[in-house]
Amino acid sequence: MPRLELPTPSGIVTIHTDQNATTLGKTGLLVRSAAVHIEHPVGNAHFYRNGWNSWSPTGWRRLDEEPLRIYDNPERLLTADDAATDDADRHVGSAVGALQLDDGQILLLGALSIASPAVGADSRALRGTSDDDETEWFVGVGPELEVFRTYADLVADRLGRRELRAGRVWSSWYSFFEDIDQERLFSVIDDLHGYPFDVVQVDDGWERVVGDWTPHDGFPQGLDGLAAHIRTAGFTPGLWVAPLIALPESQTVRDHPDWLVQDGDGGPLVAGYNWGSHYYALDTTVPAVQQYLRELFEGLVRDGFRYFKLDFMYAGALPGVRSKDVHRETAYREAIALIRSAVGEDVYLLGSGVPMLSSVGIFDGARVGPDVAPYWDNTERKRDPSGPGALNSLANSAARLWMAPWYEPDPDVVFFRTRRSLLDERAMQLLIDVAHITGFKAVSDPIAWLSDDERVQLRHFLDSEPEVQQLGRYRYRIDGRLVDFGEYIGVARGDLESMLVK
Ligand code: 9PG
Repeated sequence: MPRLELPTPSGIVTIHTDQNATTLGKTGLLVRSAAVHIEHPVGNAHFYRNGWNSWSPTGWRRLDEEPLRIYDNPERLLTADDAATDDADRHVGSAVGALQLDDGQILLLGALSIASPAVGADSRALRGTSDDDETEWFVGVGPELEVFRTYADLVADRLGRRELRAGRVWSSWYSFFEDIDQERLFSVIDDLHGYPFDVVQVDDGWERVVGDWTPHDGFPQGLDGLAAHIRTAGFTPGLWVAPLIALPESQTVRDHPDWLVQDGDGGPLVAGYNWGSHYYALDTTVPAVQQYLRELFEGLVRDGFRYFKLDFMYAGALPGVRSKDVHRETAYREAIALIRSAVGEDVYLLGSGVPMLSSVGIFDGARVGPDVAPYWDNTERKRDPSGPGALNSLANSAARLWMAPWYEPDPDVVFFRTRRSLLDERAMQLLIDVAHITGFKAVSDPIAWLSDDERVQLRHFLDSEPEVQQLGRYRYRIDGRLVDFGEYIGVARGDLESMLVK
């Protein structure tokens, strides 16, 4: 096995691969190999773990701490991370991992191709594994932000970059959840008059059932009527769809059992859990499914939608039995490329629950963390960093800013309301600051829920474009103000007592 030595401020690292490495200037090495094994001298250093999909736990942990992952909840693990590469006893994540060295430098190992690369570490080695002998890896040593930047650019050079910007989004989810109909939405949209939003995105709750993408009876004017109302009010019509999954009770599942990814035991694969049920994944290698997806999105664009939040997309990239023998993430990438071609190049696609790496170059924006919630943390869900809440959401988002060359990082919505919220001012400000550093601004508060003062703050947020400068891993200067997200992230929950809502 070829060996290569690389000097670092903390000592020599030795890289073992199946094939020879090609050097890449002074920024690092490129190698083609199914696996890479790097001996390092830094013992139980801090390790950067990247979760597989939007909601998956991401951040830095010391190697002698408990691995950053979802514990004791297999249903959640299947939905909010990659159960296939998860390991209860090891620090391991998806696509990219890094170790902290001395002098603000890091050692980063990152994959440039999509065959489910995983990167893990222990006190002796950093290890990359993948499903493909031809996986291309980048090994970089240098200042943290620079090395992440080099990695992000190498990936974008291969998988593509997108130019569309979402603008300022109003979403129905974090105020009404599934409880939406035409009357309620029309009234909320009318109240947005004069507020500088660009997009009104209707979230989950408009459809008959997940898997059957026609509106329920609460939308007498149909989807075209809904889109027309949004457009007439001066906003871009946006819609939530989870096109790669279907609930067991959906017509799609009942009519087309042959459209589902199989589990190998003769039944459909369970792709995750939500809406009080398990759900299935569509086998996007089946020609009839491809035609269904194309017609679905051509129809929605005809109805007037120009922005889609595509959710639970990871289900299209799960291990399972498909009609065609392609790698799971290749099947996924072909499916999203098909959706892109159906909607056209100038329709905005926001990915949620997307595998981060295999979505690059096709989605314009991607959620980079778990759902926010109008509370700081849910203390009953201690060992699930993918659970909804302001802390989990901002911890992930602040650790994934380096993905900005891939797509607009969406940290989820900011709250201005104090009604129906347990967030204190400090937590609300942190969410606002995360929105500023990502540049993605989304809100879900209906104007009618806001006090006069809160309306002023909302307007100010939508209008402001502060100057943002990154000073360190979690440290920023935002219009001259120093903000350190690190004070809130990655510390033991017990130390955060002062942030918990009293
Ligand atoms: C609509 C919601 C909103 C929200 C999305 C997504 O891991 N999970 O089980 C899990 C369930 C739901 C979820 C995220 C993760 O929420 O992120 O913004 O659109 O769907 O149902």
